[in-house]
Amino acid sequence: MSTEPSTKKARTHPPYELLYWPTLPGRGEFIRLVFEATSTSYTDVSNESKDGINDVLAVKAEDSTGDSDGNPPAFAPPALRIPGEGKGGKNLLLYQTPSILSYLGDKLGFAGEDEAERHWIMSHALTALDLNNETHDTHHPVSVAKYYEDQKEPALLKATDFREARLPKFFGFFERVLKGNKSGDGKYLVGGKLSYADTTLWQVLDGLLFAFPKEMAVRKKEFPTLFDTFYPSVKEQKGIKEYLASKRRLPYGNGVFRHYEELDRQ
Ligand SMILES: N[C@@H](CCC(=O)N[C@@H](CS)C(=O)NCC(=O)O)C(=O)O
Repeated sequence: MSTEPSTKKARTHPPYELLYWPTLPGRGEFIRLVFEATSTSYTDVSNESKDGINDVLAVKAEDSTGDSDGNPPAFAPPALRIPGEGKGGKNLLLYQTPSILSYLGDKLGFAGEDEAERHWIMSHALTALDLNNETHDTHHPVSVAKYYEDQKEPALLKATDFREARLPKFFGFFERVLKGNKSGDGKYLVGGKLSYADTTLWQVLDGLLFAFPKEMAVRKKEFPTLFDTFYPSVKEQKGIKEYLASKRRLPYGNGVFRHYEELDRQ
């Protein structure tokens, strides 16, 4: 699979390598969207090479104390490897989605226009990632290591609270942020241009539309700036639109965003 965006910038950056589980969007998608929206080429290691999964497994190996370039081990994917950008010109390895977003946001001009915007963007991205984590907990409320089928009853309780209390709280918050950002016209969370806060929130909304179609059909009407202006606008942004139509955009699978009929609004 090629990950060369159609409108690739001249190479002014290192050959970024995304290390994430193959075949599903997952948390890797927050990183992919940054590359795609900024027309930055990258390698999606596990999706592009047969043995790429071994690289993912190696950085998170539970007996690892770090790699030969002096990087610490990663707790869990996604991770980003940046050849030549580490200490002493070695490879740099970063992990944790927000840490990677922040690094790339600064390098690729996708993190606002000044220091205040830079921090607001991080705050909003973290809030969207909190919503992502809470979505995960609707189907795995007891244990990440156990099957959904082994925690169906608590999942039902968790999902009900999530739909009834948490979704409107998060959506109401982002609706207010969009309305309050006068230079964003409902299209951007911060300032007058797209940032990784926007792509991160967009991905969570898109996943929720897949996971909870009935609930979202109702909620959409309650938050018009979020769903009638912001969501479709991000989808049409240069780089994102082409990406979503490409084979690089992977279908939702057994990741955070799963559709279980019984967890949706009845
Ligand atoms: N907060 C971390 C969470 C990382 C995470 O949970 N990664 C998942 C895949 S999306 C995983 O493989 N977890 C394995 C584990 O936690 O043992 C981040 O955002 O990067």
